[in-house]
Amino acid sequence: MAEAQANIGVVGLAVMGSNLARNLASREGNTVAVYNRTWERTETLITEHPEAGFIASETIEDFVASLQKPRTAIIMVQAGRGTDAVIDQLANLMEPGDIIVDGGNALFTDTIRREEAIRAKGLHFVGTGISGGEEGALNGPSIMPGGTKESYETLGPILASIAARADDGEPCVTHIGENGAGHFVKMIHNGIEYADMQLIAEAYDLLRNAAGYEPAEIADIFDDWNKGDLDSYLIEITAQVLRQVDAKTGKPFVDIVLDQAGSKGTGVWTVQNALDLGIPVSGIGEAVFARALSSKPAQRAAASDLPGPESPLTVEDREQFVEDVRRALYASKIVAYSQGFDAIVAGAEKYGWEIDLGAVAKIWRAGCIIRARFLGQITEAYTQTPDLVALVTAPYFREAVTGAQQSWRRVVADATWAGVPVPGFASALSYYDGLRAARLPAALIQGQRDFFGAHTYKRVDEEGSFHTLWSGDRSEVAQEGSSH
Ligand code: NBP
Repeated sequence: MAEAQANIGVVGLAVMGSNLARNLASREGNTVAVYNRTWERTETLITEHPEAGFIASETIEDFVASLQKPRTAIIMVQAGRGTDAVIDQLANLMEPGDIIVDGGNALFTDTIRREEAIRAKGLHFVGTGISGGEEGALNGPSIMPGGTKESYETLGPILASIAARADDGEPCVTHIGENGAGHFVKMIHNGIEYADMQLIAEAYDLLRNAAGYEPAEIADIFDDWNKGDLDSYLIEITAQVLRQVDAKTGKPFVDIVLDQAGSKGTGVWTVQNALDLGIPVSGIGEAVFARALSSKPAQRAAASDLPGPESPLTVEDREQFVEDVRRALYASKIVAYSQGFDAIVAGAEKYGWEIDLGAVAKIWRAGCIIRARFLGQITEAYTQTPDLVALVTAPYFREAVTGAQQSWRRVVADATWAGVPVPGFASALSYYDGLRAARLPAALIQGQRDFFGAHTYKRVDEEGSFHTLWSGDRSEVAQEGSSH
C-alpha cells in the first residue's frame, strides 16, 4: 500500500491534466499524486518531469492511498462518461470529508447531479471551471470552483497556489458558489469568449473588405488598439495571427485557412441555457450562429451569386473608419459582457447561488482567454453597485457607449452598404436601442397574441389583465383574477 504523502492528486494525464499536475508540483508546499487509466501516459509524465517529484500510482487504489486526509483529487479526464466513471471509482475508495474536484468542461447540470450524489456519501464534490487552455493549466489558469464553502477551505489555498496572478498580485480564483455554480460561470465565460472573437473577426472583415487594408496592416491596427481600452489577450493574439505568413505559399496565413469555424459546445450551452432563463444573450447567440453559417459550404456556394449592394461603399476617410470600427467594437463588446453577466444573475437566481459578480470579473483579469483590461471596470461597477440592473448602465460603461454610439451607428450602416456581414455589431446596437427605448413594439405583439390566442394584455393606465372580443363587438373585458 502506498504511503499517504501527497496533499493533492490529479487523475487524467492528457494535456490538461499533466500540465495542471506540473503546475501544482512547481508550487512550494505541494506534493502531487498522479494517476491515469493507461499507465503509459503516467510513465511519460514522470520520466519527462523528474523535477516534479510526482507520486505516481498504477492503480487508482494506490493513488487514493497516496493522498493525505482530507484526500483531494482533481479529475482532468474527458467530460461526460469518462468523468462519471472516475468519480464512481474515487467515491468508492474515499471517505467522508474527502474532496473530489472535476476540473473538466462539464455541463453545470451534470455537476449539480453529481454533487448531490457525492454529498449523499459524505464526500465533497467540487465542479471547477478552468480557463486558459494548455498554457494556462501549466503557468496559471483562471479557476472557477463551485461546491461547498467547507471544501474551499482545503481546496482554495491549493488552487490559489497555481492560479494566474492579476497585475495587483491577486490569484485568479474565487469560490463562485455551491454545486454547479463554477461550471455555470465557466460556461458563460466561454460564451462571452465566442462573442468577443466574433466581434473581433467582424472588425477585421470591415477593415479588410470595406476599407481595403491588408492583414499585416490590420495587425498593426490591432497592436495599436491593444494599447487602449481594448487591451486584451484576444486582440493581442489576433494581431499575431494576422501577421503570420504561410511558409508554403507566402500568402497571409488567414487567407490559406478554410473559413469554416466549429464550436465545441460551451457556446451552444450558454445560448440554450439563456433561452431557458429568458435572458437575451444576442451577442453570444450571433457568434454561435455565425460559426454555424460559416460551416455550411453547400448553402454558401449556392448563394454566392446572390446580389450585394449595387454600388458598394467606398471608405473615403480610412483613419476615421478605423476609429469608428474601434469604437463600435468596444461598445459591442460591452453589450456582450453585459448580457453574459445578466445570464449569471439569472442563473444564480434560478439555482440558488450567491455569486459575487465583481469577484467573477476580477478572476477573469488574468489566466483566461477573455482576460482584458476593462474587466477591472466591471469589478468596479459591481463593487460600487452590487445590485446593478444592467452593466451597460454603470457610469463608466454609460460614458463608453455614449462616446461610441455615433461611430457604432456609422459602422453598422457602412457595413450594410459594403455588404459585409456584422451580426455581432448590428445585434449589439439593436440590443442597446431596445434597452433604451421608451416604448417597444412588444405592445403590438401583445395585441396580436390576444387576437389569435386570447392571451390577454395589461394596460398602461390600469391594473389587471384584459382581453378584447376581437370576433365580437371588439369591446374590452377584464379577466378573472384581475382587479376588475
Ligand atoms: P481529453 O479530454 O482528451 O481526455 C483524455 C483523458 O481522459 C485521458 O487521460 C484518458 O485516459 C481519460 N479518460 C477517458 Br477519454 N475515458 C476515461 C475513463 N472512462 N476512465 C478514466 N479515464 C478516462 O483530455 P484534455 O484535453 O487534457 O482535457 C481534460 C478535460 O479538461 C476535459 O474535460 C476538457 O474538456 C477540459 N478542458 C480542456 C481544455 C483544453 O484546452 N484542452 C481547456 C479547458 C478544459 P487514457 O489515457 O487512459 O485514455
